[in-house]
Amino acid sequence: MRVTALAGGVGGSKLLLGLARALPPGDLTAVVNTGDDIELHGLWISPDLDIVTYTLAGAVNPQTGWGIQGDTFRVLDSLERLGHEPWFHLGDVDLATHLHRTGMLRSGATLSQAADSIRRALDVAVRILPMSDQKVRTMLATDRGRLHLQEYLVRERTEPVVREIAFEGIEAARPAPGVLEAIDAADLVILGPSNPLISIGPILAVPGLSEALRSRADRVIAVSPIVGGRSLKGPSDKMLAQMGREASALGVAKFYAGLAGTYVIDNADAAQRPAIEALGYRVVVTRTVMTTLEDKERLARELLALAPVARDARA
Ligand code: FO1
Repeated sequence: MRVTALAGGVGGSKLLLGLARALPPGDLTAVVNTGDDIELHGLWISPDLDIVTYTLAGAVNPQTGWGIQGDTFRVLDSLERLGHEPWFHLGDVDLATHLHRTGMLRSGATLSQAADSIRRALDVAVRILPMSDQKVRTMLATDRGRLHLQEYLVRERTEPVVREIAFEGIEAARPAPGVLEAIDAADLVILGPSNPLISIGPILAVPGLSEALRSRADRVIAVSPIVGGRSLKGPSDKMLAQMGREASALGVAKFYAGLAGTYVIDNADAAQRPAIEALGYRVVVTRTVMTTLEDKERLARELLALAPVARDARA
């Protein structure tokens, strides 16, 4: 079964790890948000690509869900002595990834080629595609001014009130090589439990992406990142409310309406089932909270069991 999963950072990566354990190597493709990429210290940093890659490689820091387990911060400490503000924590081993990616990009390689080179070096069998090779930046209009997404998330600790979200460069962006093909060829497309506004949102905004999903919504499953009215990780709940949307499984279902045929919610939100069904979804209620590795694999297998009959068999 060919599966393509759209993912942002930590929540999406947990599900990807479960899917990778439940599928034969090579059957899974991840299409990853690059709107939160940032240039710091002269380096091109792609946090979501790295979170996905490190998670699938078994190298991610389990405490944070980002960065490398056991990494040290000697370079960052030295940069601070040199007068740099060390608000974005780049570990020494992690820095090698950013040096490698930046070097490849400066030599004329694409972001896709850099991402592929990094995942192969870390022995990751899952195909990891950036949403686009063109530069897209998620910028927020807030009560503290215009902020890059990482400035909002990390430097400002999600304290500013978000008024508007913009994906700069999105009009000129094209889906990266293989992205539309991976969606078209998939028996199942999964919108992971990532922040809908800033992790999945930029992927959906790449010209052609939403149309590709819409035309095969019967094979698209979305997993709610909101459980009991709260995001499990990150500021999804707060941002949804600030953007005038409901911070609930139902609110996210409205956001994905028409793109996915099936919507998966947590047992805690079972009461919202009729309202979500009224939007036209097939609704599946299960345990979506992924704490252990077993949780990730079990949820992944439940999602795989929801795939419509393979197209060849239906023909
Ligand atoms: N998140 C933080 O909360 N603080 C950090 O200092 C930080 C550094 C960082 C470095 C590399 C990387 O790949 C991710 C990093 N993240 C950090 C996570 C990142 O800000 C976000 O969680 C994602 O961009 C959202 O998916």
